[in-house]
Amino acid sequence: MKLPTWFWLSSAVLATYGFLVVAQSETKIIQDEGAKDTCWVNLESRGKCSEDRNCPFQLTLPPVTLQLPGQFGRIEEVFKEVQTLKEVVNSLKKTCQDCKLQADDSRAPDKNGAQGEPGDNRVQELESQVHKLSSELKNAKDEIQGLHGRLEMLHLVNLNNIENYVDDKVANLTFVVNSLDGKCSSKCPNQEQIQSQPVQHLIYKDCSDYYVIGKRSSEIYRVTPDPKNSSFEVYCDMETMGGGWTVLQARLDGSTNFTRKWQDYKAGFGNLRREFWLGNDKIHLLTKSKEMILRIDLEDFNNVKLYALYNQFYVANEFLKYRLHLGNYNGTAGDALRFSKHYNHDLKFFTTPDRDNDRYPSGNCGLYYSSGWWFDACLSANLNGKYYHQKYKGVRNGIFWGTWPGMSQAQPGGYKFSFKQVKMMIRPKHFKP
Ligand SMILES: [Ca+2]
Repeated sequence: MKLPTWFWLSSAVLATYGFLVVAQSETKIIQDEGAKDTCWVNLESRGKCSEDRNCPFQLTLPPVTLQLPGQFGRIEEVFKEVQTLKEVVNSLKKTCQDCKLQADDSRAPDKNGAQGEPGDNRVQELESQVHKLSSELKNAKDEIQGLHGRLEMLHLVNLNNIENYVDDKVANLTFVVNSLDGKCSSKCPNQEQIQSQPVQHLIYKDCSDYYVIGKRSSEIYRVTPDPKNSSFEVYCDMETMGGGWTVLQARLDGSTNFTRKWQDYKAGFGNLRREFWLGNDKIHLLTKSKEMILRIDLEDFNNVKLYALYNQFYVANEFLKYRLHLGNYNGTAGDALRFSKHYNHDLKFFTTPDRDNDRYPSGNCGLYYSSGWWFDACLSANLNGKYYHQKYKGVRNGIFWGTWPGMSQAQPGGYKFSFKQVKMMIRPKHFKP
C-alpha cells in the first residue's frame, strides 16, 4: 500500500508550518543560528493577477532541518512488510480457490445423492473410524498393561513353588482317584457282578490283576496300567507276602551295570528274570493307576534277610523329575529312605550321573555314587549302587541301606558293607491276597 505523493508533500508543508509556529515561542530548539535576523516567511505576489483580483503568490521558506522520531524510519519497513503480507494473502487466497476447485472436482464423481453430502459423510465415516481405532487402541493398551502386570506377578512366583504345587496336586489327585477306585471295587454291586463273571478281556494293570484271575506262578506278564499308554512286560512275584507284586528292581549277581544315564533309567534296562530296573516312566504309570505300597527285600552276604514296607509309593512323571512320594514305614530293615532330617529321600527328584537334580550343591551325587536314585545331599540309601561281591574299600558307591544292623559301626580295615540281593516291588494298597 502506497500513499500518494501529494499527501507526503502537503504533510511536509503543514508539519513545517506547525514547527515554525511553535518555534516562535521555543526558537532555540529548531532555529538555525544564522537565521536569527532573517525573515521567517516571505510571501509576495508574483505574475499577473486575474480579472477578479486573484493574484498568484510565492511563498519562500528558509532552509529547514527537521528532527523526526526514530520510529519514522521504520514506517517504510512496515509498509514493505504490509506489502509482502498482502502478496502472501493473495497467494493464499488463490491456493484456497484452487483447493476448493479440487474439492469440487473430487466431489463430482460421487454419484450418491446431493452434492456436498457424500464428502461430509466420508469425513464423518473417517472420523468414526478414527474414534473406533482410537478406542480399540486404548483397550489394547489396557490389555497389554494387564498382561504385563500378570507377567510380573508370574516372574515373582518361584518356579520351584509351582513345581511343588503341581507335584503335590498330582499326588493328592492320585490318592483320591485310587481311594475311589478301591471303594468302588469293594462296595459297588455292579463291580462284584462283573468280577463274578468269567473275565476274558480285562485290562491287567499290574501283577495283582493276574493274581486275581488265579495266576500263581512268579513269571513275566504283560500289564497295561494306563490304557492311554502302551502295555509292557513286568516280572510278577506271586509268592512273597501273599503275592501279586510287580517287581521294579532286582539285584542278585552283578550281571547288569547300574551306573547308567537318565535315558536308561527312564526306559529301563537289564533282564527281567535276573537284574533290572523297570524304568521310571513305567514306574510312574504303575503308581499313577492305583495307590501302591512299596516293599524292599534285602539280603546281605551273611544271609540276613530283612525288609522295609512303605504304605504309599508314588513316582511323578519325567516333567517332575520322577519325584518320589513315600508313605509310612513298617518292617525290619529300618527306614533308611527317611533316615533323618538331613538324609531323607522322600520328595526328592531322580538324579543320574548325567542329570543333577539332587540337593548337593557342589556336585552330582549320582556321578559320585555311580547310580541313578532319588538323592538328597546325598544318601542314606542307594539300592542302585555298584554290585560288590564282598566288602569293599574306597567311596561308598555300592548298594547301601543306612539302617542295616551294624552298618553305622566302623568296619575293621575301613571296609564297606555290601549286599547280596535286593528287590523292590509294589502292590495296590487295597489288594487282599
Ligand atoms: Ca548337585
